[in-house]
Amino acid sequence: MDLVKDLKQGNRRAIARAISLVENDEKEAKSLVKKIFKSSGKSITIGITGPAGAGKSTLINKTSIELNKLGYKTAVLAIDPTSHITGGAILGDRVRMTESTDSGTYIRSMASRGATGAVSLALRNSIRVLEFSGFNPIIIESVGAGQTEVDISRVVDVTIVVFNPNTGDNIQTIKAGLTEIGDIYLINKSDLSGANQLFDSVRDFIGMSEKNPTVMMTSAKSNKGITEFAKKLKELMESQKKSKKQKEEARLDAELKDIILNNVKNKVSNMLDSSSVYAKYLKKVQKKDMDPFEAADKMSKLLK
Ligand SMILES: Nc1nc2c(ncn2[C@@H]2O[C@H](COP(=O)(O)OP(=O)(O)O)[C@@H](O)[C@H]2O)c(=O)[nH]1
Ligand SMILES: [Mg+2]
Repeated sequence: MDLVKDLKQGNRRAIARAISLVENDEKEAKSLVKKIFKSSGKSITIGITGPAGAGKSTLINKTSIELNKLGYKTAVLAIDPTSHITGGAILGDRVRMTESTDSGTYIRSMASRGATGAVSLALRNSIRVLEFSGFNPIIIESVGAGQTEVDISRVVDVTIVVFNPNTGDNIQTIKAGLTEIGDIYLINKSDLSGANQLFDSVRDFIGMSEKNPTVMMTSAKSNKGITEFAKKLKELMESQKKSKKQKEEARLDAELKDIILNNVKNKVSNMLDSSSVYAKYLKKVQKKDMDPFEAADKMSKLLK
């Protein structure tokens, strides 16, 4: 079986296999990326972030149907921190998302296990696989209650922040960093009480941002505001075309540094393990004859 050829044809089993490879098998991942890298970096990536239960998956399900009607071929990567514990979230998403799958959307859950670096590595290469298979846009669902939200906005072209009146979101709990990352702020679950109030306060709060983002209301459950949201996304995707190349270049800069730093870290770690000088300092620290800062400073000076 020729994986690359099957990917090019958008074969779903090949896509699933390729994403598993980039998630789990470093050697295979490298050889695959070598084959698909050249044409990568053109599909628009949309990050949808917000607290668990905000309705992100439901929203993405409905929105991707609208996007596909507008001529797009949407793929979804859901990064799910709970999936490795219960598996329940994945199943729930799969069930909810079958509708959009029928409309041509490809959906895949990724566990956010392992080091942060490993997750972003798998994510970047999964995006490449989906892009190679003809998908545009690629939507990334991520739960975030702080730092993670900021991280996802670095990986994607367009960031959507989802709030809802259900989880007790209010202005006090909305982190300051959030005002900078969103291109659209969505108040989902507009069918619930408190939605209007939240909309007003988010708009006031977001008004301080330089980006001048849009604030919208949706009800994913009763399909309200979804067409408008999809249209707005289309607009944003069109306007991204100009800045896409620059963003891709900045991301490649970060990625290359990431990989190099990681390689260097592993190399140095191996060196230390077999170094008699390190063993000597370690003994001193273990005997409490020297503190770890001093030992590390002395050793770092030896590395040139
Ligand atoms: N009332 C209401 N419930 C919603 C809406 N959107 C999603 N939900 C429900 O909220 C729960 C969490 O939805 P889900 O999409 O899994 O949220 P996620 O964790 O952000 O992906 C589910 O029970 C959904 O049916 C909405 O617009 N209104
Ligand atoms: Mg979800």
